[in-house]
Amino acid sequence: MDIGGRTVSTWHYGGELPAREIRARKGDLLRVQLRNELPQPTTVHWHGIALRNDMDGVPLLTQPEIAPGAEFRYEFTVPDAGTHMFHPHVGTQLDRGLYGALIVEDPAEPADYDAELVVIFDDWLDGTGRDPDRVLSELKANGMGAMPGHGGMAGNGGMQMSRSDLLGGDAGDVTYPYFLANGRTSEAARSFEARRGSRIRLRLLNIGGDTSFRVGVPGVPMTITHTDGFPVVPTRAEAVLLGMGERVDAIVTMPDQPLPLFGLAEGKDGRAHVLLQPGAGAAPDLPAAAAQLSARPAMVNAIPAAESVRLPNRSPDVTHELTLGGPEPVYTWTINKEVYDPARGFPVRRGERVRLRFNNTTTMYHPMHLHGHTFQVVGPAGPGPRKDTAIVLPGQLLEVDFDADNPGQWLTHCHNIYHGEAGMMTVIQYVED
Ligand SMILES: [Cu+2]
Repeated sequence: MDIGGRTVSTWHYGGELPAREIRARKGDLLRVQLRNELPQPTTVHWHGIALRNDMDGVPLLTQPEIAPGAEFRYEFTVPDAGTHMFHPHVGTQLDRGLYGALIVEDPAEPADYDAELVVIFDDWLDGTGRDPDRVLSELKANGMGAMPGHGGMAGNGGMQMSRSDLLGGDAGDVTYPYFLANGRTSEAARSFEARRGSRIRLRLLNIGGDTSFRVGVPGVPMTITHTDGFPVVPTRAEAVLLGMGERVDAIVTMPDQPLPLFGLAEGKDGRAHVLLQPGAGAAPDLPAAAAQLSARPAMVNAIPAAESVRLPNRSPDVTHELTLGGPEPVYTWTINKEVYDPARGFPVRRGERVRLRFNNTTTMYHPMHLHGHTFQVVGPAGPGPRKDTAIVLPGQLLEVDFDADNPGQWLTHCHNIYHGEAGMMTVIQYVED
């Protein structure tokens, strides 16, 4: 794949990076035939979709792995509109080129915009002399000892300390040489052409393995309209922070001059962009433009859901506490001191209102993702946004509520792929009395 100024050898869906977008309408039956020509077994997870459990793509839990050379037909109804995505759920495969956007439209939704721009931000190292499997084994071999300043080995391309006040401490475990917007580095960024003054619906996605992005257009405020596919009270912001697995829809007005829509790698040294191009003209000086995005970005956990999608007021029938721990002893990330075991989890019963309390005792943030449901963040002053992935800051407690209305065995896990693979995953298990 040509990622812009560099050609890398990687794994992909159908020869495109990102994969060709899948677009459906709310209520559609979606059918996708997967043929595995990779050297490893794989599955596909439909991130954000409240689908039937046996199509969720989690090995052992919902389906056998799809062997090299084998095929599998995914077939499910998409019940909710929104900006979603698809990626593998085996090992570290999502930190290669295996990802794409899954957009579900609602024909009944009022469309107060002129054009649409889907942008997937990604951190990239595959095929640059490293690959994600090797990075994970280096992290496990070196643990915290690989961080500069901790007396261990440095410069092995594995673990490195990066800092972010916004993220409350450690910004990541992995150093990436490249950051991509729609599969391209900033050196060879894609352009998006539209008439100046037109209203653009941005669909912003972060498929990164270990990087959050601060997303915005310098000097052009956005109005955030959706989080993880669900409408929120429209909220104006200079920029927005997107953790791994999170999506935001926002409206911007097309500028008069070419301007970058940036994804700045939060707490890391790098960025990616798509150039908003209203006509002729060159991009501005990129470092200067990026420096203009220095205002504190919106943190989406604080934005209330739109009235129309708020969960009915109700006390939880069951509350589960999930204490996030790690990375001790050697790059092990845990939930309630346990690493992932598909046979163990947290019981819920159909019809219950469930509260999950994510209690982060580590020094790093964790974007916690729940499969098969869209929870509602419990805000300090009332209902927060509907989401399926939410950042839990270090030393903090995040509470989320959902209605147990989709029976099955559903993963909840950190969407930092290295944390998930190092143990930080568990199962929400529907049980019957
Ligand atoms: Cu994590």
